[in-house]
Amino acid sequence: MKKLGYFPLSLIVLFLVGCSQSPKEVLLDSFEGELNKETVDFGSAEGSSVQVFADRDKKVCGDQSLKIEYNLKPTGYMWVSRGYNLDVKGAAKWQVHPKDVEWSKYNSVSVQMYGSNSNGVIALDLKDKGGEIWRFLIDDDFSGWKEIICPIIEFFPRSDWQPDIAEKNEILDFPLMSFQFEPRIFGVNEFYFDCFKLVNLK
Ligand SMILES: [Ca+2]
Repeated sequence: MKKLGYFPLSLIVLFLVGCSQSPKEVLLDSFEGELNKETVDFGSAEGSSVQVFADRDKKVCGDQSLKIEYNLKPTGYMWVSRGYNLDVKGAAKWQVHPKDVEWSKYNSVSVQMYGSNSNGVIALDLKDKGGEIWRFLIDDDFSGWKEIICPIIEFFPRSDWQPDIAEKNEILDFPLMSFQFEPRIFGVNEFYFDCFKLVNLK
C-alpha cells in the first residue's frame, strides 16, 4: 500500500513539469559578433546612405549594440534588417530560430533604442511568414537608452510598399521571420539598438 502512494505523487510532479510556464521573454537578437554587410541586410535609396557597426561603448545586452549611421535625403529611404529569408543569408543570426519560438505566448516586441531626441520617428518593421511587412512607429523623443515596447496588435501592414512576392492578406502570419529599422529623420544621424525581445505585457 505504501508503495502505491508514490504513484499519484509522481503523476502530479510530471503534470507540474509539463505545465511549467514559458519563459517570460525571449531574447531574439542581441547584435553580438561581427556586424557588417555579411551579417546585416541593409541599404538605402540612391543618394542616401547607411552604414552599420558593432558598438562596444553603448550597449545594454551582451558586449555590444547595433549602431546605425546614415544620411537620409527627403526623397530617400533605407533599411537595416536581421532575420531569416533576407537577401543577406548571414543576417539569420537570431539567438532562437523563428520555428522554435512559441509565438502565441507573447504579445509584444521590445527593443532597446538609444534615442537622439530629434522628435522624428523610426519605423520598426516585422516581416511575417508570408513576407508581408508590418510597421510600428517609434518616437525619437528621448536621449540615451530606453526600452521601447511595441504591442504586436499595434503593428499595421505597410501601405506604401510591400515586396512583390509577399502574401498581402493583412493577417499577421506567424512565425515572424525578420525585423528591420528605418529611421525617417532626414539628414545625418545615428542610432543604437540592442536587446530585441519578445515579451508578454499583461
Ligand atoms: Ca548586444
